[in-house]
Amino acid sequence: MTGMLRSFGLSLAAVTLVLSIATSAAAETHVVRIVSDYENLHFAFEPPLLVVQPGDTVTWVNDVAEEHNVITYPGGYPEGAESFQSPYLSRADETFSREFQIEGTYQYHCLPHLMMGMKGEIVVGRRTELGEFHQPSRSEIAAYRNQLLEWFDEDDNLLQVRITEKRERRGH
Ligand SMILES: [Cu+2]
Repeated sequence: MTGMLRSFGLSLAAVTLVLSIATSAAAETHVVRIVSDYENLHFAFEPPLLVVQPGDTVTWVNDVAEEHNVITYPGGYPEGAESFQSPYLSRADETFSREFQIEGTYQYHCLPHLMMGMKGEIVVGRRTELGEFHQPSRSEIAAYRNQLLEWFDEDDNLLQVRITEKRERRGH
């Protein structure tokens, strides 16, 4: 009996090992370029939409020496997932990486270039339905707003409009 258990235990370990090798071999790393096109005043994430699988990693690479960051919108990721925010990348070839485990849509942007439409989307496995997005709390919105105020004027009404629109689209 002990012998049987031992060999069963061994084969389970072998299966687990094979499975974990298969899983790690399948996980991919994808690159999003952070583009600063001064001639056309075009600051962008390329590609703006990236579809990956759970377990994959996304690495953002800053093309040139220009200050950018990567930050999720307060309600721009699936409920149950985590928001994310990179440090400011200012040197050429500076990178930020994140592994995505939870399925869904992650909408992000660059804080300094928010008004220039510098934004992107990562879809992990499948798109998040409207009712499945994280509902930002008042304190989360306040924290986000404080970060915006480091870059934009307090009287900029665009900010309020944008957040209100997002909440209304989700029936709040
Ligand atoms: Cu930027």
